[in-house]
Parts: sequence; C-alpha cells; structure tokens
Amino acid sequence: MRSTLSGQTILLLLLILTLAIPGLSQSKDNDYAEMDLSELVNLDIYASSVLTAHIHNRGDWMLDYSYMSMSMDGMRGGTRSSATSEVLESYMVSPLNMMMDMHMLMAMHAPSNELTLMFMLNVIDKEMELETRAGNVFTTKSSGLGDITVSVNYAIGKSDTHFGELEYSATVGISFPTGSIDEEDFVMAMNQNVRLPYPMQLGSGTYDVIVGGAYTFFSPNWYWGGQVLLTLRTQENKNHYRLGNRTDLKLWINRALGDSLSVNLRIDAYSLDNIHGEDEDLNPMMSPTADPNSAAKQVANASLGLDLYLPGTQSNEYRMGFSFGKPIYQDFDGLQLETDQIIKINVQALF
Ligand SMILES: [Cu+2]
Repeated sequence: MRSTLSGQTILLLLLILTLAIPGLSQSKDNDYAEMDLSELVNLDIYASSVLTAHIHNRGDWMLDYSYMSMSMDGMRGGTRSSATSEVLESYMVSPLNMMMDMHMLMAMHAPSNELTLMFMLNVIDKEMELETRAGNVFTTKSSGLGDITVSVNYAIGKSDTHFGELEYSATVGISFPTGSIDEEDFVMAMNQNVRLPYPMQLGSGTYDVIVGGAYTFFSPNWYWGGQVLLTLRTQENKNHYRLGNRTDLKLWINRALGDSLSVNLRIDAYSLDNIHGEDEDLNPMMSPTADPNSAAKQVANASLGLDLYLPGTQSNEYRMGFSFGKPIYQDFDGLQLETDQIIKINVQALF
C-alpha cells in the first residue's frame, strides 16, 4: 500500500501536534520554565538525544517529532568496499545508493515515578537506485507507515557514586507489524511491477519483543550512560520469513553549555542477524538485497549533536535537537549498501 499523504504533509501535521497539545494541558507538579538547564539535567528529563532510555517524573507528558535522513552509497562485502562490476558478477542487478527518510512521532507518559510509557510511530520514505548488467540505471521507491512500538521504561533504582548519581532502568516493549512487507515497484530487469527486496520493505511483518537495560550518570552539567536493547522476532511473517534478531548498544555523553544549549556525542552500534526463511516472490540471484544471507551486519555510528532548550510557558518546556552522524565501523555478510551519513532533527515538548 502506498501512503496517500506526502512526507511534507505528515511532517507539518506532526509539528503542529507537538506544539499545540502542551498548550491545552492543565497544571502539574514541575515548573520547567523556572529551571535552568543544569536543574533539568539533574531532574532526569533533559535527554533529547536519548529517547529510548529516559524516565519521566510522575504526571509528565512528552511529545517528540523526529526527522531522520540516512543516505547509503556504494556496496560493501565484509569490511571492504565492493565495485558495482564485482556485484554484477554474482547478481543481475546491483544497488548503487539509497535514501531513507523517516518521520517519527513519539509520545511518553509517566503514570508514576518508576514507570514511563512510550508510544512510537513512524512514516518512512525509501528510494533506491540500481544498475543492471546491461548498464541501465533505474529507481525504486516505497513509502508508508512503519512498525508501531509500545514500550515501558522502568526505573529500577538509584545510587550515589564517585561520578555522580547513577540510575538503572529496564525496558520492555512490543513492536507491532503495522509496516507493509508487500511493497512493489517497477523493476527494470524484470520489466514489470514486482515485490521489492527486504531493505525496501517498511516493517518486519512480525510481532517483535524488545527488552533492554540502561544506566545513566547525572552530575552537574554532565549526563552520560549506556543502553543495551534486544529486538527478538517471533515466528515467521505472512511472506514466510523472519528478519534477524538485533542487538543495539547505545552510548552517550551530554554536556550542558550555559542555560539553553547542550552538546552530545553518541555511539550507536548494532548487530543484526541474517534473514530466516525466504520471501518466495523474491529471487535471491536478482540482487544482493533479495538474498536472505546478505542481511547480517555489525555497524557502529558516531554522531555529534546539539540540543537547544527553549523556555516555554508556565507549565511547558520545548527543545530542539540536531545531530550529524557517520559510520565508524561496518562489517557485512554478503554484499550490502554502505551507510554514508545520518542526519537527525527533532522538536520536543514536555508538559
Ligand atoms: Cu521522554
């Protein structure tokens, strides 16, 4: 199914929603407008760059709209780049580059000081350019709703250490198969509309269980920590395959610079397994992207980000974030597209 809304329309709607809803909210315990950044850091709510691992205070609501643009360019096997001509020795078609744009809306609410609930929805646009053995270049596209995730962050405990206050938390969640795995487009080598390969699909097609744990240190003006998240796929999807399980390791360090700005450095590493089973509408000889044994990878991306704290009204707080990331390590099974860069922009409201 093709999305009938364009990415720009969705972006605008999400932006309006993010900024409008806090204005309707009633009274609450914390008055963010009167706090400076170091107080916010210590309150454990200044974590714009670490969306998946933070805990809110009881009664808090948070809305976040994020835009992510990832560009991939050129092929790689193992840890070495691979020329298009090499790929075409084994496959009929070689990917050249790919763009993935993602609009993500996240809502968080803390019914208690221990529990923070998260709801995450995303809309994805994908575009891949490919080359045939005959030298013809063509583009395939897919777009629409991705998988919706609902999860809970649970604050296990806190302790005072030499480095500042240490907080532990655990995460449990479910990813629902709302993203399409039946995306089609015109493929020149086949001369017709066909099922697009695995990386061009929008969801996993399976219910996925997410479990993880995080630790975070808070000290005046500093905020740093790490998180491990496992994404475990259950059963096979309706197209007779199951994406590989995934392990994410996230490390971050944030430093407040004055009252309204903070800078952060992050490492986002993950390990993804190969695809089990096979979509029978895909021919693994066609392209490495249609080959279930050409999907496993170990990747580490480093990014540098800025968060801007915008004073809100009496009961609201707003912030904006920007980050730029590059891969520092990529090791692939088979032949896959290399990531070139990742740009993220987000707007956040707390009320
Ligand atoms: Cu939050």
